[in-house]
This record gives sequence, C-alpha cells and structure tokens, in this order.
Amino acid sequence: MDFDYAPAPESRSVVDIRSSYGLFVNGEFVDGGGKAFKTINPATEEVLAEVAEADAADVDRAVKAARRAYSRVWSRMSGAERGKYLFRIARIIQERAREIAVLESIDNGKPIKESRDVDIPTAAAHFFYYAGWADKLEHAGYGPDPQPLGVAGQVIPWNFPFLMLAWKIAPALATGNTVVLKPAETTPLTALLFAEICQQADLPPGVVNIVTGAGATGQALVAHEDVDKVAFTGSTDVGRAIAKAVAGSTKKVTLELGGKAANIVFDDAPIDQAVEGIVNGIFFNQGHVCCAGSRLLVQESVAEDVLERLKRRMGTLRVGDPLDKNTDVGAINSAEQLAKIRELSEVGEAEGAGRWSPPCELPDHGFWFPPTVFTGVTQAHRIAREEIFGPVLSVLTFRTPKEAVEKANNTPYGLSAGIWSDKGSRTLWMAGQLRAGVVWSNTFNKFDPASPFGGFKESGYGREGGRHGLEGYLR
Ligand code: TAP
Repeated sequence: MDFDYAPAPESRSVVDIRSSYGLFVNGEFVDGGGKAFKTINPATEEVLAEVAEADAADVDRAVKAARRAYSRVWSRMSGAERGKYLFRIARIIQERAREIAVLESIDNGKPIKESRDVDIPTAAAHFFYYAGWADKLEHAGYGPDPQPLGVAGQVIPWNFPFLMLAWKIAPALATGNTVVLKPAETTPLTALLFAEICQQADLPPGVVNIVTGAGATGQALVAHEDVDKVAFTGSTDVGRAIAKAVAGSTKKVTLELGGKAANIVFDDAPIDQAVEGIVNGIFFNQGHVCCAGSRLLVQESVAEDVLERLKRRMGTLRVGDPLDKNTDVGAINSAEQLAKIRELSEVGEAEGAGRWSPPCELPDHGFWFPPTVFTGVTQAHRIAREEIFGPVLSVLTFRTPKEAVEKANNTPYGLSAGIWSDKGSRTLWMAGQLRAGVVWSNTFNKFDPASPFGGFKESGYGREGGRHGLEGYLR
C-alpha cells in the first residue's frame, strides 16, 4: 500500500514582510535614487515587496559611510571589541533563525528544511568562527601585525542569499574592514533582515551597508574608486567583466564563480550511500549550487545498477511547496533561470542524450523543473560542459581511474569533485590529480566555516572560509 505524506507547512506568521524596503546606509534605511523593483515568491509568483534600487549616487553614499566608519571607528577598535559584535550578530542569527529561514524560503524558493537546517545554521557558524579570529589575527600566518584593507565592495548571487552574505561579511568585519554589500535582485529580503540585525546588535553605523539593485548597482559598486577590496560570487561571465573593470587598480579581488563538478563513483563504492550522495550533489537547492555534482562519472561495471537505484530514489523526491517540511526540491528561483534550464535540457535531448524524470506533478503557478537525469552523455555534449544550475544530472561512464581523472578535469571549471570508493589510497591519489578546489570523499556538499572553499581555472580565484579566508581581507 502507498502512503502519502500529510502536508506539514511551516508557518509564515514568524516573518513580517514589509510592503517596501529602502537601502541600508550608515545604519539607517533610506530611499534609493533608482526605480524601485519588486521581489516575488518564485513558488507562487506572488509579489512580496517593493525594494529600492541604488543608483551610482547611492552607492557613493554607502561607500562614503563605510569609509567614515572604517577610519573613525572600526579600524581603530581592538580585535577583541570587533569580536564581541560578531559574536552578538551570530547569537541574534541563532535566535531569529526560524524567521530568517522562512523568509529565505519565501524569497528564494528553496525547501524550508534546507534553509532551516543548512543555510541559516551555517551562516551563524561563519559569524561564530570569524568572531573567534578577530583578536587572534597576528597568529593567522599573515605576519605579526596584519592590517585591514579598508572598504570592501561585495556582490552576491541568489542561490544562497543569507549564507553568501555571511561568507562575505563575517571575515571582512573580523579583519577590521567595513562593507558595502549588494544582494541579488531576486533575493534581497534576507540581506535587509540582516541590516535589522546589525541595528539590533548596535553595530556602529556605516560598518555594514546594503545596497539593493540589479547588475548596474553591482557594477557601480565594484568600479567605485574608494573601494579597496572586491569580493564577488556569481557567474563566470560577470566575474570576467569585474576582473576587467578593476584591472589596473590597486583593488584586491576574490572571485567565486561557476562550476561543473564531477561526482565519481567506483565499483567498490557503497552504492546506496553513493546514490544518496548523487541525489544530494545535484538536487540539493534545486541544483542551484556552484559546486553541484552535475556530472556523474560512474564506473562502467556498476553503471546499470547505479542508474537503476538512482531512478528509484529520484522517484521518491518530493517536489513542491518550499514551506512544506517534507519538500525535497523547491521552486526554481526565477523565470529567467527556468528558461535557461529548459533550453539546455532541450539541447541535451537534441544532441542525442537520453532524458528521464520521475513522474511528478508540478504546481500550476511559480517556476518548477522536475529532477532530471541525462544518460549516454559524452564529453562533447553541451550539457556535459556548461553549467545548467538546475536539477539536471548528466551521466558519463569510465573504466579506469586514469580515465575518470581525465574526464573529471576536462572542463573549464574546477570548483569541486566527489569520489566514492572503498579504497583510501585510490581516493587520495585521485584527490591529488583532480584540478578542483574541494574534493569530497564518500560524501558531497559538506561545508564548514573552518574549511577553505574556492576554485581553479574559470571557477575563480581566492579562497573563502577558514584561516585562508582571512587573507583576502588583509594587507
Ligand atoms: P550573476 O548573474 O553573475 O550575478 C551575481 C551577482 O552579480 C548578482 O548580485 C548580480 O546582480 C550581480 N551582477 C550582475 N552583473 C554585474 C556586473 N556587471 N557587475 C557587478 N555585479 C553584477 O550570477 P547569478 O545568476 O546570480 O548566480 C549564478 C552563478 O553564480 C552561477 O554561475 C554559479 O555557479 C555562481 N555561484 C558561484 C558560487 C561560488 S562560491 N563559486 C556560489 C554561488 C553561485 P543581479 O542578480 O541583481 O542582476
């Protein structure tokens, strides 16, 4: 007999979404000079709020506020004092975790169980971790008296809005820098809630400024002449444009860009665990993950078995309401992203790969795409080379470890990889050969604030997280 899950909706009543939001500059919410834009719930297309757009003059005001706060307050404060503010922010994030998680799922479309159990706790952990570094910077390995850079201009994407904010702001503040951050146009709300948290923590005005808007606002921020550090997470194309925009300046730059990770399964792997890892690798956060295991490389001798079990497992994934606690796969973040996923999937079919999705009913409104697997994919296929950034897996096979390494490295990207095998010696050998910033062994998508993260090749440069993450913010 089949049992169905009863609905288990998380309550929306824990969040108070205002009808309109201003920019957060110098500790206050202010109007923006640009044309206000709407942010919607991608699961329903309901308009959530109107958000101010920062034009170049607003960005300039925010950078000036950050500069004043830097020279008058933040860079003069002892590390121990800065640490107290960061600990306070971390604790408030924990206290308001449920509210932040619900808001994140509403604005982004991700399942509540992910925002509740991964995004927000990991964001709090980042603040705790870097709070601990604030008074120990001279022991970080960057000289006896490392100095901050000044004002950091930070631009983040929509896939992990609050977590990416934490990755950017926590190390910047711990090292004595002040910040102007631009969240993505489609997911500004949790960054604005973070602005309220800064007020609640009594953070000195100007230490954190949030400027909402689209690409032009980001462009004005990274190009501003009084910004000392540019930290960007997003697509490789925009990363390239930013690298060009800051070339010839003295700005220090960190770029965290796209990926096309190989998740490599050997015939001696624990197959059921590997299948869980494959599912987590590509369907976590609807596959909107830069380090997603979007290319499955499976050893030929077990390929059939792995695929059969994978399809059976995919048939149990629950796609739908992001606020339902049983949902595994939520909404695609925007109509644009959905169009991109559809287009590349059609290309995959046209190029001859076999497309399969489990039967699943998708809601009538909002942006949805079913979990999808492509078999018979070759390295020449576009779906094996380009980042789809959606719940779409491309399956390739290999016979020997050497072939697996060659195929895994045959990509312009190099952000992450996964290896599933019983043999530690083989895993270590593979890890040494793979051109990827992070290599997971018998697991996937594991994050810890103490662990550095970043790319090779077109996945960018610089590292975020861990002791290494301090370097990008120190002179
Ligand atoms: P992008 O289009 O690159 O957008 C990222 C951010 O940059 C957004 O805030 C965007 O604003 C802004 N932006 C757009 N044009 C800009 C410009 N010319 N100058 C300055 N800022 C500009 O990427 P996305 O579609 O949001 O995110 C998906 C991509 O991010 C994927 O390729 C993914 O792999 C990558 N990603 C990488 C990582 C890491 S850690 N490597 C993590 C997450 C995502 P608007 O959104 O408002 O237009």
